Amino acid sequence: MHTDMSADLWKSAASVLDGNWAHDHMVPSRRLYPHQWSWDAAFIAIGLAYVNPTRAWRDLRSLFEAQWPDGRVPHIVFDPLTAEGDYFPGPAFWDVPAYGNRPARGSTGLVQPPMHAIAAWEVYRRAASHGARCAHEAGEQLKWLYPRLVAQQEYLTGRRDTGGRGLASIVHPWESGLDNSPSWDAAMSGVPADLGLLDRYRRRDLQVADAAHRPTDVDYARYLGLVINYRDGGYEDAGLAHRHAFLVECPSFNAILAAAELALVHIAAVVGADPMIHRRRARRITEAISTHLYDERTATFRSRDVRTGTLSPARCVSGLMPLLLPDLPREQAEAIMAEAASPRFGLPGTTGLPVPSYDRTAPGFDTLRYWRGPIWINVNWLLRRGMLVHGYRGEAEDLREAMVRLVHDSGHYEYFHPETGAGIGAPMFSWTAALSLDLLA
Ligand code: 2M8
Repeated sequence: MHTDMSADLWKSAASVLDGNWAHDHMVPSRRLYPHQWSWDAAFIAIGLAYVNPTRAWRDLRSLFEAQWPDGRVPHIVFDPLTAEGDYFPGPAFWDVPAYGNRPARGSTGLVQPPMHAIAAWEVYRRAASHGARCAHEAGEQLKWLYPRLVAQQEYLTGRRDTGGRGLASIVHPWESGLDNSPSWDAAMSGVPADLGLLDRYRRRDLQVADAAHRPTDVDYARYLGLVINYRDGGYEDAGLAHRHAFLVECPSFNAILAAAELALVHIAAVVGADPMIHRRRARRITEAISTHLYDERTATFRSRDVRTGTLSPARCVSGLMPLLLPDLPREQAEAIMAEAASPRFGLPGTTGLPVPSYDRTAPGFDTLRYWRGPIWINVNWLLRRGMLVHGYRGEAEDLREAMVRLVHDSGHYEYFHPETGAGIGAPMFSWTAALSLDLLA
């Protein structure tokens, strides 16, 4: 790849991360997302590992300081220096219960995909290249994080196994990180949409972003209704199957959950804990994904609605994520590669672009609306990682080059138009910048 292009991109990525640092954490973007988000912090740490490892650890630590006693790591940790009105729904709406060592900062009661063990391991293994002081810091930080990462996994594999199949359920589309993905359409159609809620609360996102690029009002009414139901039950998970309208097993969330156990195998070995526990858990989750989320008929991974037991009809980028798992049966890894190369996703060989978030050939494919079509760098980064796990080196390199070219030409946007490559959503978006650094390194 052209070295000037790489140098330019490296510089601009590092400056986005400098600009988005907020005293002890990184914001995804200044205007649209002025707090700390959980899986963003993990992707961000992976990039900070190259330019500022101390900040990578600080960001992860700020997030885990807000971990709940039951092990859940909140999907947003609110910055007390940011006004309530700067993001909706803010801390007052979430109204999370107080607990003993509760930090000064509020949080939500939802989670996001547990990318953090993967990130912590990536930051740790790069630390030595920054010198002895960084290597020492990394060892100390890893020791602090390990029990917290284990508690996070145990919360998700224990209390969140609402279907009893050895998979974690998400209780809200926001937990997937793929908010308005068509993967949830079938399950969400049964969730009441009280549009009156939107008269009472104002959608802050529509004041700072284009409505055509965001989830709809009906989506938001459902999102709020689900939060209210979970909140009013004290964010308790017991018995959710009987009192919550949305419970879904997502192949992407669960693939990340299993990949996190594999990262914990390495971390446990460094901190003097037993790696075998994590290896066994990774294998169990992989088997559950492979058995329960794979649709033999279409040879694709789908999300499963826990309440009805049915697989979603939508073919989404989340179905490509189990490629992250080395123990996935060979024919399923091959099926993912075939799906990624098909006209539905079109690997860069055919389109010159990274894969979109949704099937290009589906009638509901929307080039602008968030997770219903646009290209996102984080899921493409995960797909490339999966390609490397399974030895698809040529495809992984093509995908890497397509991502680098796209971000270089269009900027560090939140997401990208899947036909023109134009940047959409928030500019100067942290995880796009952070993962660009990793792709260039
Ligand atoms: C988006 O989600 C938030 C809600 O959590 C929102 O729309 O306000 C998603 O893209 C999610 O994956 C991401 O973590 C978050 C912050 O970048 O924004």
